[in-house]
Amino acid sequence: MKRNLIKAIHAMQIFDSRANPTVKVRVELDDGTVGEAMVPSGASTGKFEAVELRDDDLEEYKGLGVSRAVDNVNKRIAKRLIGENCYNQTKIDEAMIKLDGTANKSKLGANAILGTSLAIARAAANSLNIPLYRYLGGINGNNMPIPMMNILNGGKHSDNNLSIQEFMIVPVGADNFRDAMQMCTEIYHKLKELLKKNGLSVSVGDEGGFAPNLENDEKAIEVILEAITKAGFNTEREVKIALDVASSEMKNEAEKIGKDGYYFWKTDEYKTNEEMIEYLESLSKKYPIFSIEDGLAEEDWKEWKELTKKIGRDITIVGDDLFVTNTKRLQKGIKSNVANSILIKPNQIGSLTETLETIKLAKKNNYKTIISHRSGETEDTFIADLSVSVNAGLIKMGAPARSERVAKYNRLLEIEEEIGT
Ligand code: 2PG
Ligand code: MG
Repeated sequence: MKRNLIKAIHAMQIFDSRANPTVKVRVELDDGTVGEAMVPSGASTGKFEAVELRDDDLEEYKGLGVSRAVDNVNKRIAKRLIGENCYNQTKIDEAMIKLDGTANKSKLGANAILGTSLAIARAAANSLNIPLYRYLGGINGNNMPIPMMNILNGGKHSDNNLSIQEFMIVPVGADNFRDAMQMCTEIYHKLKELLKKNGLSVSVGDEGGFAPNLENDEKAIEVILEAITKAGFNTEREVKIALDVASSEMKNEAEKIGKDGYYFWKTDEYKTNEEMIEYLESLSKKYPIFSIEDGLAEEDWKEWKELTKKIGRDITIVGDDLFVTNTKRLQKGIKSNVANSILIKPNQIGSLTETLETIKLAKKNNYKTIISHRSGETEDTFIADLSVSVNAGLIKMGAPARSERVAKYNRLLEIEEEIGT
């Protein structure tokens, strides 16, 4: 029987897809097995996320260096965890949470803790010679997720004139993951063709989706619908639209101009809270919409409840900034009938154990779970395995372009080859 004690933990500063520093952690076990993980980073981050520890030294990397987080892994975390059994993930994560001692991981950094947490899980899977999804999910983790692909970028992820952050396609009618990839990539190419034909830019935003200037946000939905149809799919049963409004950003922009509602800052349009609910409701009626994420801001619980009541029976209402992968916030949502789905981002909460607990709570209460990347990503494919292991059902990882996204889609293709459809 292998004991697999942690022998060494080493972190270093690497870079994410936006040329910003981030943390990579390498864990070595006493039998020589190695596990590694890299931490992603958001742009439209929620106020209630665990703290990503940055150096804040404006002379370097615009203050975004992670040498303090790296140092925390190499010294304090390593000292505490060396000698622990790598299979005790819960105990290990609890030990790091205790060592940090704050409610939001601000002392050691959620980036330091998560990087270590994920690297240890990888090392454990490697030591058993089984794939990561199998280690995390056992024989129960077998469902390939449906991808939600962001093929048109706006908001804080691009410099175009769209204030809604993500326009996604969801191949709800795909028979398997491979088919889903074929459908989505064909639509992606068709969209490129259409934009070009109309003299629009086909350069891409942070998540690999196109970022053209359009008349307004609805035009983005319409051009995608055209691409879906022209690619030969129907928008009733085969491919639907998903939006991430990321409206906490609109709330922040409204605050800047001294208002309380939502400010579509790129097109200079303002909506009151009530108007925003009406707008989302009208979008959901007018277009074949599968889901709306963060249609309302992270503190507008009352409005969220109202929106859920209005359209929650028909479409998937996703809380991202609202829930921040946090069981306490999700619990509050469940109690007050807010949303019916949760976006799961491991770095919002900062450890694997807590991520799994949040997924468990969501499932128990019939909230759909969507495993998600961040806009600043790395080549790490952990979330692909995670999505299968917990039978998440849905995953969002950006466009099928830019290697930090494609690596994850390719990982899912591999997994499907192994486990079957
Ligand atoms: C989101 C994410 C990922 P960011 O809002 O859902 O698409 O963006 O990582 O910038 O928070
Ligand atoms: Mg979001």
